[in-house]
Amino acid sequence: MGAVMLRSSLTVRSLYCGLFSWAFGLITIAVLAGPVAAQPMDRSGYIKANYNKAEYRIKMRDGAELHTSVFIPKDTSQQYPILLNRTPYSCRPYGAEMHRNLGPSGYLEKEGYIFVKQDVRGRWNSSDKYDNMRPHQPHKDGISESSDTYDTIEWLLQNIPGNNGKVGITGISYPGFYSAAALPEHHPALVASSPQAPIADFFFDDFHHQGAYTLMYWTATPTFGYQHDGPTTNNWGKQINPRPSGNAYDYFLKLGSLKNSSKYFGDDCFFWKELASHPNYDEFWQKRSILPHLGNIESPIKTNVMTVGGWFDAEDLFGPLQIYKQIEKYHPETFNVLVMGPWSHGQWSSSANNTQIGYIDFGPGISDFYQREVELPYFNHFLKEKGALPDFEALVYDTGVGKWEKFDAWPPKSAKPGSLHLGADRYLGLQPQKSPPKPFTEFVSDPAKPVPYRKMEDTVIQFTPRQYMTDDQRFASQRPDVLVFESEVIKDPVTLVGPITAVLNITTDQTDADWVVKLIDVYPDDTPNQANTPPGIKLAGYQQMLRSEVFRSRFRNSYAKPEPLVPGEITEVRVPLQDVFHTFKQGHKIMVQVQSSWFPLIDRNPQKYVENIFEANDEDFVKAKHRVYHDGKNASRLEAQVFERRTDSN
Ligand code: PG9
Repeated sequence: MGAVMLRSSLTVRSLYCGLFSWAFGLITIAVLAGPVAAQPMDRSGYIKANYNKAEYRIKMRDGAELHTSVFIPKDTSQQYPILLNRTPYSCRPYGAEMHRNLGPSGYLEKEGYIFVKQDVRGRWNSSDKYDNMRPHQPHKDGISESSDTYDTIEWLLQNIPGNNGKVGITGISYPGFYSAAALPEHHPALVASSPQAPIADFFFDDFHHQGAYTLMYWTATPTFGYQHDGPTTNNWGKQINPRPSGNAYDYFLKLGSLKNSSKYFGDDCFFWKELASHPNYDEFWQKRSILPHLGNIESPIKTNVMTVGGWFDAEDLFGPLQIYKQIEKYHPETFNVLVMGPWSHGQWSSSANNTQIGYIDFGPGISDFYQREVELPYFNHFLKEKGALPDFEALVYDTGVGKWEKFDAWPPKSAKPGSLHLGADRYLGLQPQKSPPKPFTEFVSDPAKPVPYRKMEDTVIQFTPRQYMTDDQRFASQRPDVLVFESEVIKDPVTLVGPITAVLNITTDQTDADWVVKLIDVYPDDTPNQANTPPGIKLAGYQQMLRSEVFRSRFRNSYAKPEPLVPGEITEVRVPLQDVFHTFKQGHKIMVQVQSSWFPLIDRNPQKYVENIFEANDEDFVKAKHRVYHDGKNASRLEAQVFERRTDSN
């Protein structure tokens, strides 16, 4: 492929020697590095002293040009692998200004790689139009993120001096999707991919939770909602005007029906139109999922994959778990491993010493351990043939006892099916309630007073919700429209591993309902605060959310073909909750909360069935009387997998 080199940066403190880049006969100034400082430098200082920057426009097979920034070690005494990051978030700073970070960690920068950042097609300084989660298609049929990655790798290998012929790709979140989207028909030189918090499918990640619209992504919609007029280096694109601010609960309650959004987004917000006109899992969303293409045995994945995610990732938890499982199921030929730590979205790349999510601190050194002892060795092994092969199939962190464990499968083969049975009068137990005093628990769900997803003072407008996943749920426990089920104090630790499904037998007196299920670890009443517990927060009796999901009754038989509920008819609704690895320790209690709104994290269900909730009228939002049954054949429960832990840990 052709390319135009845009510029190279020079450092003033170095000797120069000319090195012709055959890209266009331009001179790339490779610089003989001065001695690297012995003591560890801060990343940007180290980068300035040890890397050169060059910018190119790489031409794809269909003629589109993708802006690509390349960072080459100044030490030319050895060859280096290429580590690629493809992003919709820009390669800023463009031009001669050097970046403060080049790769996933300072360890990789100090190890020495050729780092490459690229604006994906249609974004920022790259040409053509953008398409969210661009559908994959076989290379013979047309362009895709896979073909763009293939063409980019082909060009880099031929034109970037000093590369060792091996390429890795990695990125967090949307860049994580592009790291996974590179895998079908990947370039043979792509020997390591690490999709991190990757989006797998926008109907389940980010903008939706199992098809329910994530209203807290409303302000993120413009970021991916408008086409740029052409390659640009300084345009974040249009934003909502007036920009929303203040308390999200009040703002969105006042906004009312989602149909009122159009006046904010305008007619040129293509992504809002797509969201609002595809309320079901139709072909539009199905073809944007990467999962089917990672399950195509006709397209072997002859490379190595380490997928990374966070147990408390509020944006992309479905993605990493499903991408790992899909490759594991269909591609035995692939070295495919999973790392899941006690992190929020992308927190493993942080240089912060402690891992704090919301008000819960999992302690020091977790992200540094991962960067130094997991991520660096993974890339070094496959891209530099240096160091041992990672010795785990799944490296996962038990968020209850606070420690890493390695398994040869995920979930662990030794896990056994178990259930958390729900019963009358707040009953929750590993066994069904003996002779429940009443067959169901009833509550009124009022869309005019939806259950907040956080304490009111924490429901602030933001780009995306990030910190709620470990919140104390005592603010919700008190509400009459939140059903609470709680175990006895635990005597013998209970460890849950893998996916959980809440099986609810329900009725409503209306024709639609949402079901929000929250799995909670209740701390003992004498739990002391941590050193950095914020003022006003009490860990004594803290009801820490572990896992939570929402499910729209309309999708109970099919995400593609929704159906109303029949008033008064007992109906089974299965609510998938993403995987966990958590030990409920002695002295703790297991709690489950069930509610029918989660606002404004998720848009409100009118509870009167309408074909498209994005077009509901304000008068469609009606109060409903819901029941959760918990007796005999209508028992409600959480189906989980119990892991028998060694007796040496509580
Ligand atoms: N998955 C994240 C996101 C995608 C789209 C909109 C807003 C956030 C991310 O890429 O960070």
